[in-house]
Amino acid sequence: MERAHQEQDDCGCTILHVDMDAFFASVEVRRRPELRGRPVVVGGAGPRGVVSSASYEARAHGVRSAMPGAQARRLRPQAVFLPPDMAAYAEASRAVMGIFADVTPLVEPLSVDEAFLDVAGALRLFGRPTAIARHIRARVSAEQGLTCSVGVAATKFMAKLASTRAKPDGMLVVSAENALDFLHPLPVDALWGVGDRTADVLRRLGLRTVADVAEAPLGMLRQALGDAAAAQLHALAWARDPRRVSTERVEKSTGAETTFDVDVMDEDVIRRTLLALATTVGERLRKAGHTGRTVAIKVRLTDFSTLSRSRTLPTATDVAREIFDTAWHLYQVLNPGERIRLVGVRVEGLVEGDDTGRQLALGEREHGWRDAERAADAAAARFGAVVAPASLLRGAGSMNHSTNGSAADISTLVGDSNLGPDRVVAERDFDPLSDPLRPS
Ligand code: TTP
Ligand code: MG
Ligand code: MG
Repeated sequence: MERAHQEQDDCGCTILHVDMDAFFASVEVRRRPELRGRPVVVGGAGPRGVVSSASYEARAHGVRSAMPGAQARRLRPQAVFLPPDMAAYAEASRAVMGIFADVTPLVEPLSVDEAFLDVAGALRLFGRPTAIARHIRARVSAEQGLTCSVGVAATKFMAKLASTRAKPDGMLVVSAENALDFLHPLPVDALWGVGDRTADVLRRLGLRTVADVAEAPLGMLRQALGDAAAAQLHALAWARDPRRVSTERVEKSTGAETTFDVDVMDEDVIRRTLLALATTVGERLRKAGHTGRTVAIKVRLTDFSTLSRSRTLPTATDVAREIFDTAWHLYQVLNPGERIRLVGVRVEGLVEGDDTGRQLALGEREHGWRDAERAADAAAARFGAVVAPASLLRGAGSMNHSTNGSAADISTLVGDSNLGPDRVVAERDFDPLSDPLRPS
């Protein structure tokens, strides 16, 4: 792969996208060399577990991330199924991000296993962009015993597409001159922000490839998608992507979600679950000293379709009661009317510490909640007890409010946006049409 593209013109291609190959699975294989060359699947245990990562040997048989474990077992019963070890992946992630940082200070991590690098300022020291990509791949391999793939291009969007095409263990340069030849034959969902629903809308308009979107009248896209999404898709379809590599903390969020072992219809169970999740998220925010302004919910239905809604509050909060009130309101407006498989609550747009506008902006009641929750935090720290809201304890026998997901009938996943599978799933789910309440 690498040799074939070595001669390509990399002038002006100063954006690199680096993504680890089959990351979780590769970390497992690294410490169990006897698994090399075998189909390895991380995750997917339990009646409801989904695959986190599959080695390329498992993928040859159709096993994919986010696939139910049972389906993966049917496709490849011989595969080695392993439970995730997030600490090991976080450690490997830190190490490879450190290698990137040695090349340029302009590193923007996107998830646990990938980052954009702006190498314009590193050319003098390290040589051409392709030489830098080779240097990074060699260091990751030599020091971490892991492989990664690198896309080299003039924009973030093209670099990310290029790294995906280069997988596994490859490098691909897409120069500005070749960008449209590379981009236009791809299906519409190659465009950043196009999820299932937007792809459906585009298909109904007869737009199947990126070229179709590029040639479509902007007015038609606007009518179908709204002004902002139409403008973004049209620009991306012409390989125009002004986003710069940003080292400011990528918008951080904290969330928790619960997968029910049996799909739930009962609104009261959903309400209590949202309250428990909001309580967990509030505790985590206060512990980290963060507040956030945007509350988001995620709802997965029996058929696996995922809906999300969010609302931005006037002031940042770390108060579970406010998070819950917003989450419950969002849920009622969403009104899925179907059996629910999973619900999640997330607070986004986190900032350090307290929001200074809070005292003026909020009345007595909210302060009461805040003080009560802080008192509960203090009691929990002192006595090691979980102090749950009374309405949680009432009739909530089936629900273990635990961040370890040890309850018999539910599993709870808690995570920060910068690390862990939570965020990856959220990225994949992002779809402008699924989320009309999201502020642009
Ligand atoms: P990815 O980079 O999307 O996948 P990958 O590294 O396993 O494979 P690829 O070679 O195609 O890049 O995600 C990085 C890790 O994030 C992945 O190893 C496990 C985790 N993850 C999940 O837990 N759930 C998911 O649905 C996805 C897509 C990833
Ligand atoms: Mg990867
Ligand atoms: Mg990745």
